Amino acid sequence: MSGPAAAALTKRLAAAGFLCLGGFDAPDEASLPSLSGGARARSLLLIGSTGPSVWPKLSSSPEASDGTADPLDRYTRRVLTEIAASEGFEAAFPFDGPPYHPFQQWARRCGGFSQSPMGVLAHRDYGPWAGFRAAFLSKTPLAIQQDTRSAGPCETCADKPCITACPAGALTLETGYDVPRCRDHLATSRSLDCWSGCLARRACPCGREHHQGPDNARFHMESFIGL
Ligand code: B12
Ligand code: SF4
Ligand code: SF4
Repeated sequence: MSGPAAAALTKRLAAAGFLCLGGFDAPDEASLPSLSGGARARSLLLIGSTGPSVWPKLSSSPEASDGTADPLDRYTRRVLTEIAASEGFEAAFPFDGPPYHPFQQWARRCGGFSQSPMGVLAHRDYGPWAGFRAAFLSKTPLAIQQDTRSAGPCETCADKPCITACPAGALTLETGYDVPRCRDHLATSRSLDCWSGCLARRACPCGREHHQGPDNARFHMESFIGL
């Protein structure tokens, strides 16, 4: 997808707080989900958000103040289902499950991401702050050019400051991210610095300008603790 159609989609996504993080064609594979008519999707665009992009839009949306659970997921579903349909796509969402769609595997296929010790994928431009909000699925191949620019930053990050920044010792290179240990630490007090944003993610030198503000970070932490 390129030219005016891509530019128009980019503009609509940005107006709602989202961005396209990449895409790929899967012409002969069964690796993408089936569409509503039964045919397999042939191309995928990965739609995401960064810390500052979606939060202001969500804050002024009806979902933010209707007192019902999961405002971000509901805002995302409403807005992105509509954009996808009007641009000829079907949308699949990361929060629909279990079983969940393999969004991190799809992101790796798009290019530009590396596996961080924290579980999240780090992006060459957005660091550990790119969230995945939807996959736009197309029944016709879009002839997407393979992203041959650099991968994410982790392989060339010698010091890995994300690991040492965790005050709970919940991250090691050998065993990765210890979720119960992180949760236990967060549960000790709501006034811990981690509640204003994971200190490990904040220690990453890459993509810092895309980090989540304190309110946004607390919103995600509450949802993580509640899962
Ligand atoms: C279940 C889940 C969790 C579970 C368990 C993860 C697990 N052990 O599988 C828990 C609750 C621990 C979790 C925590 C977090 N998660 Co989570 N999670 C998911 C979810 C909904 C499904 C994962 C899955 O089962 N996929 C199905 C398999 C088949 O797909 P996959 O691509 O192969 O899945 C890979 C991941 O599961 C990954 N993985 C394994 N362990 C962990 C642990 C963590 C923390 C993460 C992020 C990934 C991860 O390895 C799999 C193989 O590649 C995904 C959304 C999605 N649909 O992918 C988000 C997702 C992976 N989570 C995400 C994030 C950001 C987090 C958090 C960092 C915070 C948050 N919610 O904002 C926290 C960590 C808390 C912190 N202190 O910062 C992002 C990652 C974005 C990125 N750039 O990579 C995703 C994609 C959600 C999104 N909408 O963007 N998560
Ligand atoms: S600090 Fe280094 S290893 Fe950790 S997420 Fe950032 S780039 Fe990757
Ligand atoms: S939220 Fe805090 S305890 Fe959990 S991984 Fe991040 S830095 Fe470590």
